[in-house]
Amino acid sequence: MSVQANPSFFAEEVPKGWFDHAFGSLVTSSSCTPFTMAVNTKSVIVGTAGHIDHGKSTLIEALTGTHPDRLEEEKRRGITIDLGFAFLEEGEVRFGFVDVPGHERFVKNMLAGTSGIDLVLLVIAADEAIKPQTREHFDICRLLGVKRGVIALTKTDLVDRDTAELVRLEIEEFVQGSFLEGAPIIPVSAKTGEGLPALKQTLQAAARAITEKQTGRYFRLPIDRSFAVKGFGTVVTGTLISGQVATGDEVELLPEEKLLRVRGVQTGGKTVERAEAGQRTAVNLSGIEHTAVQRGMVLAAPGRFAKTRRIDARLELLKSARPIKHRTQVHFHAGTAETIAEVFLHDRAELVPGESALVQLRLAADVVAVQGDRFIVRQFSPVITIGGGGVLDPLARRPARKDSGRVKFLETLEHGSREDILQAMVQRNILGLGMEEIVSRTGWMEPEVRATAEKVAGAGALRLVNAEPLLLLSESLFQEVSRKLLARIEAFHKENPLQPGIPKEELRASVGKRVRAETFRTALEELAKQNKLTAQGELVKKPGTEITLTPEEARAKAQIEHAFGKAGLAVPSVKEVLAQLAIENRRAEKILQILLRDKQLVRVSADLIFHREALERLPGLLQNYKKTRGERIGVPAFKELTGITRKYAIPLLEYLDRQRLTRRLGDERVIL
Ligand SMILES: Nc1nc2c(ncn2[C@@H]2O[C@H](COP(=O)(O)OP(=O)(O)OP(=O)(O)O)[C@@H](O)[C@H]2O)c(=O)[nH]1
Ligand SMILES: [Mg+2]
Repeated sequence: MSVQANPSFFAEEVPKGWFDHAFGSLVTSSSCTPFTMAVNTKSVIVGTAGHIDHGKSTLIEALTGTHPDRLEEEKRRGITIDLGFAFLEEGEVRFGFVDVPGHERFVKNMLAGTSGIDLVLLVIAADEAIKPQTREHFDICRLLGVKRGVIALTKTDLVDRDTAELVRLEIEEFVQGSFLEGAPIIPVSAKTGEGLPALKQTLQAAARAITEKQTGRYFRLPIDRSFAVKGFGTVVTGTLISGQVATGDEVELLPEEKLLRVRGVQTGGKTVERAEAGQRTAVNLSGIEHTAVQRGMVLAAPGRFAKTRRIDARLELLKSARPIKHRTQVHFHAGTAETIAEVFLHDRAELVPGESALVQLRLAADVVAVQGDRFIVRQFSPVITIGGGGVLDPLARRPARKDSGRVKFLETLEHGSREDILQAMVQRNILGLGMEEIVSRTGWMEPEVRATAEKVAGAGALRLVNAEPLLLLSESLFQEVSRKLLARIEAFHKENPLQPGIPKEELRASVGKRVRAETFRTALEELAKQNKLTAQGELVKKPGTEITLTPEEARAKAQIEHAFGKAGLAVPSVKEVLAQLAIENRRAEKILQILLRDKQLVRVSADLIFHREALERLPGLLQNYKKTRGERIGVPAFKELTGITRKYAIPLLEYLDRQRLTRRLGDERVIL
């Protein structure tokens, strides 16, 4: 079904309330035609933050006309419990507001709404000033790396001018040294309307300053809600943090690793062909029940992201927190996901308040993360925010005491250039890294990976083992593989002087599973080019290695060949021939193998070996027979033709069948 062709998508057919639920109430039936964004329109996501009852939801309603509280219970209790959404178009900016609850019990909902916002609207009531969740929300925004914000000093109608001024000074001091230092503080009253135009203007100015959007990266949408819309099925919503999504796209639901099809897309309550990073987005999905999708899951470009349970990260502990010991359990929040994590300290026994450390977070459930993603940790009990940080290695190894390189590796991931990071990642991986593994760790685009790979490989530290599909390996590991191969070939020749070379499979097995097939192949090719080995079919040998026989062996070889040669088609048994030689049986067997390999002798059946020349006469004989006596030949006629007994005739005929010189037909053969 084409979503665009159906004007009722998500509107009239939707039971009243669904829509507010899904997209905010800007949606009207007329908004369901496909919406093309004006060229200069910019999407900006604003998240509220602040203590309970300080007027966040009221302010959003005053700004947008939409009251973001949508649950029955929220209306009854007069507090926000879960995330609410509203939209506003002002000039060239389309604001998507995410309204969060201030209640301390619902901070986890606030966390799900705050990841991905461009701008925080920190709401502080003039009559109460800074309260616990003002601090907690502010800490969370800072730890999540929110870069900009506007502060609304609300409920100014409840205080006199001097009090408002005092609170302003208090706020200025509070945000000093943070991302909000110098941020505009706008006094407003939702009751009298004072300050609202100024607040809108300030939001617009802040929006204009936002430039970085992750539109060009791979699609990723952390899901904050999933529900069903009658006639359309499953709809999920979230803040699109990177890339784009369009109707018809195939997407992957993570960590489920399920491929799904996009039936339709809406942003800001309007049906669009495509949604981009930085927009509140609703995606109509086919192929899944809405109950199978939950907050915390991620909709993503297929195959680009990976789930994980082990993350190496930089963790910052708030000054207000208690010290964290090795293996402390915490609540972990990233994107819209939350789970429990155990903290492994990499370089100390204890993390003290106000400091940061390199840690591993061992997660109780799968999440999706890439380098640079921010996260929050909260104390296990009582649940309060104690810190947060940035992901360094989303697919980390299990902590090990003997892993002395880890800290340096993580520091490179943290501070290094792209080239440094790629090099460090590849060098830490004994198997090397392929494109998918690099992309899912870093979130880089394929061309970026390729360009970086070429640069680093050019500098000599990494080996581009294969260009397509890409495989990178540390140059020193590659050299080690080459050395091992040469050593193995050398040893093989020593141990098997009568063998022409080592079979490729055996050589491959000798370097073990720690070498990928591509690495093995490239190393062989390179060594062959350098003339350090020769590969002939399935055999690899040192160049110039010829089998040298002792005079005794050479004599034996001639004897064997002679024995079979003079016998014609009535060959002696192998045992008999070998028994007559002056050398021991094991060496005689090897010489026989050489003759077979060189095709001087041919094995026709398990115990019959013929000289090449005797067999070469057969096709001629058969063709002659065909000309004079017809294409069919029975066993007696064959015996007569060749002058041999049944003991040789049957295996020889079977051999001729295999060679496709004859074809069996009942008791006879057809000469081909
Ligand atoms: N006098 C006055 N009252 C206000 C103003 N803004 C909000 N209120 C009242 O303050 C109360 C709380 O407002 P909300 O908007 O629900 O506060 P909130 O910050 O969203 O609260 P939570 O979402 O529960 O954290 C409501 O009764 C509002 O009517 C204002 O500017 N002046
Ligand atoms: Mg509210």
